[in-house]
Amino acid sequence: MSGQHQTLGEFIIKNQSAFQYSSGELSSLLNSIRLAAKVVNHEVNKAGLVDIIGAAGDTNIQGEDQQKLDVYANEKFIQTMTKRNIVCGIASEEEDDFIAINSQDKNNGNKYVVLIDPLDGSSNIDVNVSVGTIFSIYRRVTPVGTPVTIDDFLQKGSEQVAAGYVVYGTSTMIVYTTGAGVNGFTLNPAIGSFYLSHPKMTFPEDGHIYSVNEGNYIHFPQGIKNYIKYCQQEEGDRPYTSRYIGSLVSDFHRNMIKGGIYLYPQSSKNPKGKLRLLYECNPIAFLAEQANGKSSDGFTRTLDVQPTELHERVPFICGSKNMVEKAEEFMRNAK
Ligand code: AHM
Ligand code: MG
Repeated sequence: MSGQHQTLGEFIIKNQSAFQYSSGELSSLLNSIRLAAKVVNHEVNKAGLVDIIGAAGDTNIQGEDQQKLDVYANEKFIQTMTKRNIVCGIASEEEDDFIAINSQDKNNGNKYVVLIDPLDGSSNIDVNVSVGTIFSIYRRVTPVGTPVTIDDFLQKGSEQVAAGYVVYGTSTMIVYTTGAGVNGFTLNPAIGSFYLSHPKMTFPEDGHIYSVNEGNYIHFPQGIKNYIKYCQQEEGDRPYTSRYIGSLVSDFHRNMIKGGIYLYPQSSKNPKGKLRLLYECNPIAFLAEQANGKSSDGFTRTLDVQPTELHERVPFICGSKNMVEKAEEFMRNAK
C-alpha cells in the first residue's frame, strides 16, 4: 500500500489548506461522509445474512422500487450530515424534494449543499454485486442565513467544489476530488479506517473496455450504434472488451483504473437516457475530468449542462479521453 499508510482523516486535514475556501467546513463535511460510509458499509456487508434485502414496498419519485438498503443508506447519510450541522441543504435520489437544514437560521453559517445518490445500483444487492454511494457538493448561491432554494441545487456541474463515491465492492473504497486530482482510500475493515491506497488516480488516455447495456441496442441513436460496431470491429487494437456490471460506480471505477468508456445514451424508450444529472452524472463527470478523462452527452460537456430540475436525466458518455472523443465523433457524423 502506497501513501505511507496515510488515513483518510489525516489526508483531509493535510490537504485542507490547499483548498481555496479552507474554513474547515468542507473537511467536516467529508469526514461526515466518511463516517456514514462506514455505517452503510457495515449494513451492505450483512445484506446476504439478514432479512433486509428486497423491495421495501415504496416507490421513489421515478416510479422505481426502493430497496430496504436504499432507505437505510438515505437515512444514514442525511442523519449524519444533519446532526453535525454542517450543510444547509441536501437533495437525494430517494427524496422527492430537497431538504432544508436550519437554513433560515441567521446563526447558521453553513454554506454547502450536498446532492447524493445514497445507494446506486441497488438492484444488484440481491445478487451480491458491488453498489455505490455518489455525492456532489456545492456552495450555496443564495445568502447564508436565508432559506435554501432550488437555485442552490440547480447549479452547473462545473461549480462543484467536491465530489466522490463510495464503492462497496470486494473492498470498500472512498474516491473523491476537491478539484485537485482524484484520490482513492480503501477501508481496512479490521480497524475501521480508510487508507490512501490509490493516490492521484488517472484514466489511461486510451482504453480497451466499453461498458453499455447492449440489450437496449435497437433503441439507441445511430451514432451510438455505429460506435458500438466500431468497438467490435477487428482492426488495430480492436475489438475492445465489453464489460458491464450495471452499477455505475463500479463500471466507472474499473474503467478509470484500466482505461475504458461507459455509455448510457438516450434511446427511443428513454429519450433523455436513464441517469440523473445532478447526483449521478455530474459528480462522476467531475471525477472523470479531474482524472484526465472526459464526459459528455455526445455533444455537450456534462459539467456545462444547466440543470432545470432536481431529478432530470441526461445521456451520459464518460471515460478515457480518446474513447469519449471517438464516440462524440460518431454522434456528430450520424446527425
Ligand atoms: P439506480 O439509481 O436505480 O440504481 O439506477 C442507476 C443504475 C446505474 O448504476 C447503472 O449504471 C444503470 O442504472 C444500469 O441501468 P440498466 O439496468 O438499464 O443497464
Ligand atoms: Mg442511482
